[in-house]
Amino acid sequence: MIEGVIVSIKYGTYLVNSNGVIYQTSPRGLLKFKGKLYVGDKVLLDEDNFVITDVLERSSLLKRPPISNVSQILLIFSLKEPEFSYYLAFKYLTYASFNGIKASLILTKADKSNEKEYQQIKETFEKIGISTYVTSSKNKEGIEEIKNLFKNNVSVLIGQSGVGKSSLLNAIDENFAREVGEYSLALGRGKHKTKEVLLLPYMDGYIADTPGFSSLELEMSKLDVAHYFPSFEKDALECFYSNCLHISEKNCKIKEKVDSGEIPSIAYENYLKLIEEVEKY
Ligand SMILES: Nc1nc2c(ncn2[C@@H]2O[C@H](COP(=O)(O)OP(=O)(O)OP(=O)(O)O)[C@@H](O)[C@H]2O)c(=O)[nH]1
Ligand SMILES: [Mg+2]
Ligand SMILES: [Zn+2]
Repeated sequence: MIEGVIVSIKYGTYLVNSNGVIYQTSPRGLLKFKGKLYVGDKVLLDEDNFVITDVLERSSLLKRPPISNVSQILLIFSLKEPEFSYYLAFKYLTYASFNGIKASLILTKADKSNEKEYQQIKETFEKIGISTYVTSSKNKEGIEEIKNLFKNNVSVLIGQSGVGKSSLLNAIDENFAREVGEYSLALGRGKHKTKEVLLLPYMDGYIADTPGFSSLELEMSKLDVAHYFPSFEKDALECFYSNCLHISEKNCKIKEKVDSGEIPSIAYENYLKLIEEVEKY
């Protein structure tokens, strides 16, 4: 048996990396028993015909983008084109925390922004314990500093189309040779250049480039959001009501921390928006 990792799935062809050797494989009848396979899956191959014969237990599974076994999520947000959105940042962070995966923020296109602007964003997120990095793939600002983030990790880059995920990979190592798309000022969004999830080996781990998405539905309940919103998890346990939504309940630890400024008001404002958005679930 050969053990490897699925690094790409395209038109029924599964590429599996085993110690640097890439096998072109297919799962044949396995899917019937195991369900869909994902990029990131650890699989066993038959040594004679290279058919995937089994999939090992997953440590995590994300549905958007579809990938398994990642150890960290790197949320990619451009400062400009598209404009940075606190709302989306808090939303994606909630999504990561709901899925039990550590997330950090990488801000891109610093060359199109200014220090005052990105320092404020950075301070807001670091205050609630989210590591935040400022980069430019164009002038390489901040690129050296983020390289160590990848060591021994399976990292997935998540962000809207056009924020510069593929460009960031090329800035980290030009050998990745990722195709870069464009941001359309007229449409106000990227043009969905990257079409598939792809795992690229890097620093004893992998980095996944992924297609950008234009919308993310949080399939969570209000109570989930109240629990998994960034930095709420521990404090929410100290609220008087165990099902506290931190809105107008008495003795709410979160509200206390918002009032004292320990939780930035912009975080709380966006929390309320998110709660409204998941109303329907
Ligand atoms: N000025 C500037 N432009 C950048 C930077 N990074 C990316 N871009 C530009 O942003 C556009 C989109 O870049 P991509 O790397 O294709 O973005 P992506 O996130 O991979 O987009 P999808 O594959 O569609 O999800 C391109 O025109 C890049 O040249 C940067 O740091 N500074
Ligand atoms: Mg891309
Ligand atoms: Zn509360």
